[in-house]
Parts: sequence; structure tokens; C-alpha cells
Amino acid sequence: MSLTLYHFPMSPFSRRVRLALAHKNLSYECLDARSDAALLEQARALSTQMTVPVLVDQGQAIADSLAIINYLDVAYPNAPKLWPTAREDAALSFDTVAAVDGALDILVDLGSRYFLLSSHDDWSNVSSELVGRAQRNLDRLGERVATLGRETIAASGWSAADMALMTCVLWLEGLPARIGTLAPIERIVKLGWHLPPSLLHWADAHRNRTDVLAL
Ligand SMILES: N[C@@H](CCC(=O)N[C@@H](CS)C(=O)NCC(=O)O)C(=O)O
Repeated sequence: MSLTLYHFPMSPFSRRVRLALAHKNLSYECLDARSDAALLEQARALSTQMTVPVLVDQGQAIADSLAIINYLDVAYPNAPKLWPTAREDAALSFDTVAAVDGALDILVDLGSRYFLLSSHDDWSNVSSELVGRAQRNLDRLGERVATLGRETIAASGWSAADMALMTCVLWLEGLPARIGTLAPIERIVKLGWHLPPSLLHWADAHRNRTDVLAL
């Protein structure tokens, strides 16, 4: 088996894949594309997504964290499952990840890819509408974990939904302390969203997991 992961150490998308690989007990070569421009070019050349993470398994590249997670469950069926199989668990898990990405994608886009448009007259209307969507997703996730009555999204236990939500909370709560390290971080912090306290409380139950501590 030869697995290679191009990642950014702090990225919530990369971190959820690292948690998934840990859950599957898979060993892999981990290449930090943030620290080495040549590695970033290699990662970008591997797919049309132009984003990190990218996993290479037996010479085949898979881009996008969710595609990678879905792939791992299919390619390594005998390793612990990433997605729950019961219908209600599956519905909650997929919807949770959609809400996580519904928040993260907007905040990353506004703080980085689209930021050059911020001097446009319509920027504040467009960005406040989008940040409103991101906040609705965060609020929905906060309500969900507050009413679940258990520590994991799925009744069957820790799954890819928890990995996505945990890495989202860690990333968002850690942004203020990282201002000054990368330009988009301050812009994202200043967009005007907030993490519902119930999400921080939910994350507290998982902070001391060995795989989370190793992130
Ligand atoms: N949907 C993608 C999003 C990945 C993503 O946005 N990655 C960012 C890092 S957090 C990236 O590669 N940014 C560099 C770029 O877009 O050029 C996934 O889930 O993997």
C-alpha cells in the first residue's frame, strides 16, 4: 500500500482527512504543501480542483476532502467505517457535513479567493448575504449538537461527520490567535460570524481524543 497526502497542517479540510486516515488505521506519507511551494505545485498539478488536500493512492489522485473520505470507505472496507450505515445516522451525518462545508466554503472564499473584489460597491451586500448563510449553518449545527443527547453526531459513534465538525470548530475558534500569520485569516475573522457556545461545548467532549490531540 502506498498512500500520500498533500495537506496544509491547519486546514480544516486537510485535518478531517488526517482524522479519517487515523480512524482507518492507514499509514501514509504526509507532505506539507503549505511549507514547500514545489509540493503545492505538485498537488495542484494532480487535479483540476487546484485545492489541498489531495490523496494519492497507488498512483491515483483524489482531490477534495469529502471525495477522499468517501473513497477511503470504499477502498478500505475492512478498516473501521467512516460513515455510519443506519438511515437516520446517515441522514444526520451527511446533513452535518453539508452544513459544515456550507459555512467553511463561504468564509474561505470571502477571505481569500474573492477578497480582491472587496473594494466593489456591492461587496458589503454580497458578503453580508453570504456570511448570513454561513452563520445559519453554524447556528443549525449548534442547535443540532445541543439537542442530540449524545456526544457524537451518529448514534453509532465517532464518524466522518464528527471529524468534519470537530476540525471546523477547532479552525474557527483558533483563527483570532493566528492573525498575522496569513493574510486571509484576519479577513475571515472580520467577516462578522460567531461560533455558537453549544458547538464549543460539544467540541470539549472530543478535545482529548488521541487522534484530535495529534492534529
Ligand atoms: N472542497 C475542498 C476545499 C479545499 C480547500 O478550500 N482548500 C484550501 C485550503 S483550506 C486550498 O487549497 N486553498 C488554496 C487555493 O484555493 O488555491 C475540500 O473539501 O477539500
